[in-house]
Amino acid sequence: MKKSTHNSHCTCWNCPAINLAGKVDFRACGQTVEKFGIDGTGAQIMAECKRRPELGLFDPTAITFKECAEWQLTPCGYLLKDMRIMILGIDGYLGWPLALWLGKLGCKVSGVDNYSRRDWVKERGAHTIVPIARMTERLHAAKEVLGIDINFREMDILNRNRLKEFIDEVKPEAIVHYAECPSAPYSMIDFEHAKSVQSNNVIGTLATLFSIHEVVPETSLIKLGTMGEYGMPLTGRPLFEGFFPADAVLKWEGREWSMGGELTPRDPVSFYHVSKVQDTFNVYEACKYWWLRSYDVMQGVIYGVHTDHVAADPRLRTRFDIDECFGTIINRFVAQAVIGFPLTLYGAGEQIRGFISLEDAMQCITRLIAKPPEPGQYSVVNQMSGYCNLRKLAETVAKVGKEEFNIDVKIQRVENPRVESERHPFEPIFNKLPDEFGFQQNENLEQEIRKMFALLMQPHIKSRIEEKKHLILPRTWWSGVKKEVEQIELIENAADRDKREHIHVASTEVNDE
Ligand code: USQ
Repeated sequence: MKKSTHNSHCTCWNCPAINLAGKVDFRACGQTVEKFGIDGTGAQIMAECKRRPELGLFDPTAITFKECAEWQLTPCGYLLKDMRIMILGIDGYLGWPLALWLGKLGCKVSGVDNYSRRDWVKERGAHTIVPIARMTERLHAAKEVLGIDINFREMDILNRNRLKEFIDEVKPEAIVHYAECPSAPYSMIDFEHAKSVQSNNVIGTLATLFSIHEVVPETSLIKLGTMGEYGMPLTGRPLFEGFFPADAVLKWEGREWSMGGELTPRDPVSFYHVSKVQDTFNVYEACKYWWLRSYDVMQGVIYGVHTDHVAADPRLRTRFDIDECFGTIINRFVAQAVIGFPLTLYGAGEQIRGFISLEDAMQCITRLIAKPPEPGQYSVVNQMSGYCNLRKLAETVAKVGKEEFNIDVKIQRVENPRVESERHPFEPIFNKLPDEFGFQQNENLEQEIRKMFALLMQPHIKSRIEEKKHLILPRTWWSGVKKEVEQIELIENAADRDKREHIHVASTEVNDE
């Protein structure tokens, strides 16, 4: 199968434009598969198409996406013509580029946001170092520059009546849920912050689930989770995609059980990550009780600044945070390098994480939207394009800084304010996106780092980094202490170090190509 057509064989059974005739809840009706003969002999499941009612009732497995006139080929697979997609959290780092990305693919994009990300960052005294426009200006520029109409509604998804009304009005065929607070350190500041992160995330997701159930049960929910839900099992057990594989076995006191199909253990690493674990269970249960369809996306650490669409006009740029709460590591490192601040490596720096660029994340989400889950299906995908230890990352940033921009980058190891393993095994499994959804990494780490440098070196952005330089060193300790971390070691000539260690590291830990 060609990767671009990863969904050509899907049928109306996957399609959100389908009504299962009579809306029979097959699990609740108490009838078994044998009785209904789902294998084809006397199958009773019938469907009707909301887009093509003239077809009447038909077998939902009869028409493939390739054969259906409503599904049209795009670079990310077949997509429903004018597919209605709602993005919760459309004003954020990921939500805004996704809106433009999907709009350019011909989707009808709608979205909600209450601007809380802007407020949280402001509350910390920080700002996005890449300036971003107000939403009205963004919407105007999207229309003017890219020809995209976005149906935006300012709203808090915890206001369930408003959310439900908007969903009812738009009737989205897919919903991407990005409307969560993404910061581990922010959730560890104090009780009030832990509470606000958990209630925003957990109750927001619950409001979304109930609204989908009541208004658009056929839609697919693409929910953003995190690789951090799994933690770092010190046994070295692989981090499977949500569930144990069929041949996993539990042995205990001379007896054995199959673990196949069971959710794998979760071991979150902050109160923020705990909120994502709670979401996982809520989404999983909703799919089970109400036959909702969802992909839960365990995303690695995101980085980057570029998609062709956000780069098309300064008013279309997405935010780029570098403070301890809202900046992720690679983004922070590049900003630090640009102003000559030694890169802040926490603790030993041997922690390993999965990573994915902004642009690759957009591709993954689009491919998931294009191949909706079946009714009742809850699936987990681990979304990353590679993994690497943090020291190697810092050295890669130093190397690109030196070779391409002639910046002498230093690295500093500082006390680690977090409670996390600093040396640990790490074997993430991330096969589904490439194998089942046709995902192909578009740009490697170094190329994207180069693009970040090029943008961040612009004088107006560099001065915005300088302005907030005092917010770079972390002061939020998991222990509750509030104090700036101390330097443990200063590493000079970091770019040369990358050359010396490259072969060794590349063959053992780096898997970014
Ligand atoms: N770290 C440093 N130096 C820094 C910042 C971070 O060494 O200046 C270390 C941290 O101790 C941690 C790793 O880098 O070991 C990643 O930290 P991060 O702040 O880049 O990312 P994290 O807190 O893990 O959270 C981010 C996103 C979150 C997402 C998560 C994916 O903010 O929304 O869930 O990445 S994952 O890490 O795979 O759980």
